[in-house]
Amino acid sequence: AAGVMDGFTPWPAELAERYTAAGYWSGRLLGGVLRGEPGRTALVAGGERLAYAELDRRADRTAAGFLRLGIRRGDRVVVQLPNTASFVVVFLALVRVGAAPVLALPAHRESEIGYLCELSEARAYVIPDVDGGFDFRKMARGLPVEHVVVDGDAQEFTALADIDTDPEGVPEPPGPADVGVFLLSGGTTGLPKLIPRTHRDYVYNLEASAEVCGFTADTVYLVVLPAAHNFALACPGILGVFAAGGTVVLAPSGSPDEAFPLIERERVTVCAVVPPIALLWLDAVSWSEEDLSSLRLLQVGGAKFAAERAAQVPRVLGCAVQQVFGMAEGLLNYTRLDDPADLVERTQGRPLSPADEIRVVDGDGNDVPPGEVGELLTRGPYTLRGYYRAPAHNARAFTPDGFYRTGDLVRRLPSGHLVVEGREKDQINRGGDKISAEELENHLLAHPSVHDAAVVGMPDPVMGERTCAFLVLRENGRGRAPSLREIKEFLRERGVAAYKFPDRLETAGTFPRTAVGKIDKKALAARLG
Ligand code: J2J
Repeated sequence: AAGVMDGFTPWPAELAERYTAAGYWSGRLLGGVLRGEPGRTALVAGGERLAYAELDRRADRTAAGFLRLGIRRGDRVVVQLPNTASFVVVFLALVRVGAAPVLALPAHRESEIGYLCELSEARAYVIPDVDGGFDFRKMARGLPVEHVVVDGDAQEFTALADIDTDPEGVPEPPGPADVGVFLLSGGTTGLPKLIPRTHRDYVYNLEASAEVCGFTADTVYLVVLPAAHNFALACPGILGVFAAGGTVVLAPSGSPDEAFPLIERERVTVCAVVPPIALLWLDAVSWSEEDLSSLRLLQVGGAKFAAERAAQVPRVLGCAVQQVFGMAEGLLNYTRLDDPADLVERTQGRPLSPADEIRVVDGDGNDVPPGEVGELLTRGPYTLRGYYRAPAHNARAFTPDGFYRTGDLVRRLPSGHLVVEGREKDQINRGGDKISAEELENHLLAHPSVHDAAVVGMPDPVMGERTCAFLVLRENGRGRAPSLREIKEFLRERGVAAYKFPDRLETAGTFPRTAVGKIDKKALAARLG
């Protein structure tokens, strides 16, 4: 499987042996996660209700379809589907073939998708026809891929329903050390990065998570975040539910109008949300009429969840809360179901695996004294050793001995629990959506009125942060200032995902600089009263 593995940084052989010997890495494959009773409901989506046997059969038929298209083990396929049964079927089909899905978010547009197709040299691109009022076929027309597969009205492309075919024999399965799936990094650089996850590390990720979170065949898990996001997919997520034999219910969004009726109707027991959704739900129970009494656990992660809000969850929603501090790069921290309330409310959890190695370091890379704030470095059996095809970036993002520099500032308690205290990376965390400042700045610099641009986060009571773009205008700062609306329209035309659009625009005569001449973003942020 040359294509999928070149540009992939493996674990050193002695560590791989240790992870295997200790049982963290099994030989199990992502395509084999459907472990529920054949007649039990695996998936509820829209009007559809699929038993395990039926989902298994559909995944095999779609896998046969991809094989007939010429998609092979080692190929990459960009998948951009909303929360529908097709997402699950296509994901399972591709990992069974051994072609790695590159999981794009539904919000991504030409700018992101074009780059992902190029970087991964994708053979195919899988989309809905229209979703959220956006015609994905239009976007697909300009892209450098051989096959576009459309869920719905395919027009000149290939319909997903048409590739469905009787399996002919059993395809050669991928190996557990193969890259099984590519996740998108939140990003801190000008261009998005891809995170290769092998079958064995991702299977461990989802199985160990399912165990820590107490998932069983009785689990009914509601998906409200994009299914393509690591949290909803495998922490324990959709795949963790399947491994435990439970039921996955897909919702189009976290809006109480859509989620609450599903919780009542399907007797949902657990759901994973980002803080803004948790806040919305805490508020909405007072006026909603649905019965949410089946809920046992609300997982909250992706951005910091305030202790006071976490404390409200059991009182207001009648279920336990679990804080999750995770990253698509690997390391997952969970508060445990039997942790005392104080730790559940005030920390972002402790590492999932006994084999997760944690360091908290100062600016010189030395360990800080216990309990003090520093940058979190990590290495372990499900944390990447390098981004895909990104050697220059990898030299900075990893220590020479293979620790991933998370860019997160944390404090470690004697119990091992971590408290997230801030961030060192140049990224905005907008309610769990990650925006690379440099990527957005590069787009803004392309605007004819803009001489220089700097993007900073501004505190927001609901989103945690929102995005402010500072602009220095051309003509020595005297040029005409574009309005926020014009800038958004400009970014839309460039094909940038809407969640990256700035919420506020400020102009500056010049930018304050640090001693080494970099833009002083702290000083800029301080200007925002
Ligand atoms: C503060 N910051 C957090 C938290 C993530 C589960 C949950 C989340 C993600 C995720 C994920 C945070 N408090 N509780 O993949 O499986 C910030 C950190 C981190 C970055 C990773 C999962 N939980 N963060 O959010 O790849 O800055 O993954 O490094 O999108 O989100 O972002 P992402």
